[in-house]
Amino acid sequence: MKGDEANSAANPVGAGQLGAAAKTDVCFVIPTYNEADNIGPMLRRLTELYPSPGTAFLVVDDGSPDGTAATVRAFAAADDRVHLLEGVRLGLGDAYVRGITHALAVLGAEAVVQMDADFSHDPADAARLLARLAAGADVALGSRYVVGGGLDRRWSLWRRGLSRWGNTLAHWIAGLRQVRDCTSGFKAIKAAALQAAQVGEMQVQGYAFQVMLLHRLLRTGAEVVEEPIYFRERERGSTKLGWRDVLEFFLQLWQLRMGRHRVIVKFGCTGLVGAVVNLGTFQLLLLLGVHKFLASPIATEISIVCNFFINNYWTFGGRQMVGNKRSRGLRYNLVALFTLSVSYGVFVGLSLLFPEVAPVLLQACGIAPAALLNYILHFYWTFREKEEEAGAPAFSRQ
Ligand SMILES: Nc1nc2c(ncn2[C@@H]2O[C@H](COP(=O)(O)OP(=O)(O)OP(=O)(O)O)[C@@H](O)[C@H]2O)c(=O)[nH]1
Ligand SMILES: [Mg+2]
Repeated sequence: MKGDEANSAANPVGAGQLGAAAKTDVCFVIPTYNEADNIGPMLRRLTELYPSPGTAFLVVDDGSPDGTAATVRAFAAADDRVHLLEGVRLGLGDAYVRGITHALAVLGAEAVVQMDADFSHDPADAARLLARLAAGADVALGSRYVVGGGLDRRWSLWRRGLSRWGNTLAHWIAGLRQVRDCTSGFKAIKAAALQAAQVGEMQVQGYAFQVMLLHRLLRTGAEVVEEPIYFRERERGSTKLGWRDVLEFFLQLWQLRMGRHRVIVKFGCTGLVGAVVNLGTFQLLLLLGVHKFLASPIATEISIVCNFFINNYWTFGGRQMVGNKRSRGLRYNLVALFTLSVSYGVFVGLSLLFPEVAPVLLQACGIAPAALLNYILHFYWTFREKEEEAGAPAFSRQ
């Protein structure tokens, strides 16, 4: 590809669109550990392909003993678009979190390209990824598993299996079914999407970063597109993928899975608190001499108000929810009115049918169906997540 073509693609959001203070249109973030044989040719190729002064190249090196950093320093001395960020080696994910944070906060990047230093990702392909951002996507992912994409035959059976299984598990355990190549480490991402996904907060050390980042981007509503790429086996240097990374990958997937169930557990706890408040208030009102047919709705209403605050700030507190607190309060009360009439109807019906049974037991019978209705309506309507509002997932495939 000619430098000019790549150069025009390297301005995906248009100059100044995200504010005049931004200094960099695109920042390539390249983590390295012992890539002395690759980083020189890689920086040479990248700087030739993308000559725009608005393009930066940030190498994140974690004290490579083979002298990778010295090569980068030599390039940085000759070209002020080349930057080196050094740190302590904690893993690929940690290096990316630091690198992307630096690209956004210090270099003012409007878009980031993340890629390996070992030529497995063809530097020329970044132009196609950036062109997809320019066309409107928030994330353009270099994909080996869409039509037109591919994988070097020299990649070992073990690595192929790991990649395939990693993707299958990411689809089924973490629920990332919309994306074919969830473990890809070649992506162009708009700064706004990275900021919304709060990449700086990520707690991930190794290769699990790729799936975790994708999960965050999708969750925060980013439009993700897959662009076919051919993934080459590295010619020089050796892999840094270790057993620790594989283990962390599986643990993180399960954590994502549990995260989806955590809301249900929290909602159950809130329901339990609500039931205690409801029955306690009901019993208290009876002791104060209030008639049971009046005590029942009062107790239910008090528990509904109490549960609203717990649900809003705790159970669904981590969600990016539809509407503001006032509209949520309105939806909550409509659901509450409906479930209140269900529980009250059950209570009155049972009281008339079984007048000899202790009222507090009948009140408890009314709570059960109301709790189930409550959960379904609040989960899918009152505290609905923003991305669900948009209908189909924000995603398209080449
Ligand atoms: N800064 C930093 N870079 C890392 C670390 N681990 C891996 N890298 C870099 O991340 C990129 C991807 O690592 P690779 O070892 O190539 O992983 P891979 O592509 O899955 O494995 P290969 O089959 O060897 O290509 C390379 O540029 C590595 O040098 C790390 O702990 N810190
Ligand atoms: Mg590699």
